[in-house]
Amino acid sequence: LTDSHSSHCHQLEKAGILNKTKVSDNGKKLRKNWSQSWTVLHDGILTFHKDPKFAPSGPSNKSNQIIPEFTVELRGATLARASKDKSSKKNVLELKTRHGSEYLIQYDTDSIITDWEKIILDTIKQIDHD
Ligand code: I3S
Repeated sequence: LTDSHSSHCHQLEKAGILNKTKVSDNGKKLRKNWSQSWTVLHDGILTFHKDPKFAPSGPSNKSNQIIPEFTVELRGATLARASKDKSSKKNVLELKTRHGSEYLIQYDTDSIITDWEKIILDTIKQIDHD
């Protein structure tokens, strides 16, 4: 075998619209603030972008159309289905970073959440083996 298993070889990537809220910052509980995000998984990092479409105001030009809001490093993170007491919404995932920040990720369409769940879990597993 050649050196074909470098870290970039099996990179998992995905992007789409999800609802998300941060619920804890380094162990400190935060008030929920659900909003829709353009969400990108790339290089073991999950980035939630503010979509100005859903922002209260502000000009939209090419340079500020997609603004990173949260960047979550998946190395050492855990992902599970959120228990009922975490949210009244359906299809909620709970993402905990190794630094103790927590996010809820949600979408009404089952298959969309199932796909994200799968790829995030695969990414976490894969990073652990690097
Ligand atoms: O866990 P909570 O406090 O029931 O979360 C709800 C609140 O964040 C609520 O906003 P207010 O803090 O302004 O009441 C949101 O509108 C709800 O969506 C939150 O609950 P769900 O069950 O949707 O995650």
